[in-house]
Amino acid sequence: MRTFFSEDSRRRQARSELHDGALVAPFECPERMDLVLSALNQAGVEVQAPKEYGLAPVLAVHDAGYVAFLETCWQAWQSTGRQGEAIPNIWPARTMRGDRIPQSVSGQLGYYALAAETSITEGTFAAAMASKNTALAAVEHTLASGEPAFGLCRPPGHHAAMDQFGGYCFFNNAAIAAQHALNAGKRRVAVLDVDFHHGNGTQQIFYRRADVLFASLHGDPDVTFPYFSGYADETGEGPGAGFNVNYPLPPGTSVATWMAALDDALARIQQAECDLLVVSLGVDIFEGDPISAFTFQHADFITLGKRLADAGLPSVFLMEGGYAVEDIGVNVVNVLQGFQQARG
Ligand code: SP5
Ligand code: ZN
Repeated sequence: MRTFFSEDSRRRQARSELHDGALVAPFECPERMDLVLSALNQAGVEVQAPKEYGLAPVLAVHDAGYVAFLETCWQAWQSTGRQGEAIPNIWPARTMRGDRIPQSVSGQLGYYALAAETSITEGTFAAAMASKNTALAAVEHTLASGEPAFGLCRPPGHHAAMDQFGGYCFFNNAAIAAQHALNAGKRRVAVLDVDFHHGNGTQQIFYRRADVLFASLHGDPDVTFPYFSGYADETGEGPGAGFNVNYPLPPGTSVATWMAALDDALARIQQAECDLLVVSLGVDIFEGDPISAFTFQHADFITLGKRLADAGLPSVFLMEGGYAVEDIGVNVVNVLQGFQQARG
């Protein structure tokens, strides 16, 4: 399958993630890419670098003030002599004002962050730019050829909302790709999110729109990150009513139950007459994932790829999560190979 990756994705080299009350080495690390690249290489897949698409496709789904904040945050943060990485520690919480963007980078971090595990570092903006370039190159390949494509995006994107970062995500690659496809003439795009965590950012960006159907299978937010989004009663608003579908599933959910939810999601995608499928491909549904709680084995990822192929749509795969580093390569390749086998 045509595959894209940008070496600039490695420019985010964060030292800290706030995890279980301690600053630890981030789960979302550049080494993840080496494992996927090595598995792709073993499978004989050639990898191409994307071109630079600039900021216009980003600003089509993200707020300009937010994008400017991401671009300047590190400089503003470290110019005051701080030693650590940029991490928010105050928010416009429910009892305070949400209508002001403070001047200070400390206040802006809280305004533009939705979670504290994700630091901003020197190369974060450059890596986010590389990641969306990868997504755009993949979707452009599919738009031009009808053939499937894989964007090995890093950092991931599905937690990034119109004007908020978090959950290791800065630019919402799937939303940027979906919007790009609509601008190129697609009528309705399905974004199917199979990452263990709810794709709250993608949901928020398209919540009031009917031209993108967002469907997500994920750990029940009642007990799982991101906790405040991903419930079954979130079905879209206004013109988007009925175009948002969540499948919250309890920790430990069997693959059979997960696949039944997938079949339901694919039926919804068929009913909505979508003409492109963007898959937010998180492989943190693997049983061995260190921060997740689903039960996929290696072979189940082949089944997943086959079922996605059976949907019969032009398809773009974009990398999201997946942290059991030694296994993410084979799991990603299994999805892509299962898809290819079913398509013949
Ligand atoms: C793209 C993506 O997969 N982002 C995930 C972000 C999750 N961040 C918070 C993780 C908290 C995990 N706590 C689990 C404890 C397990 N012992
Ligand atoms: Zn995830």
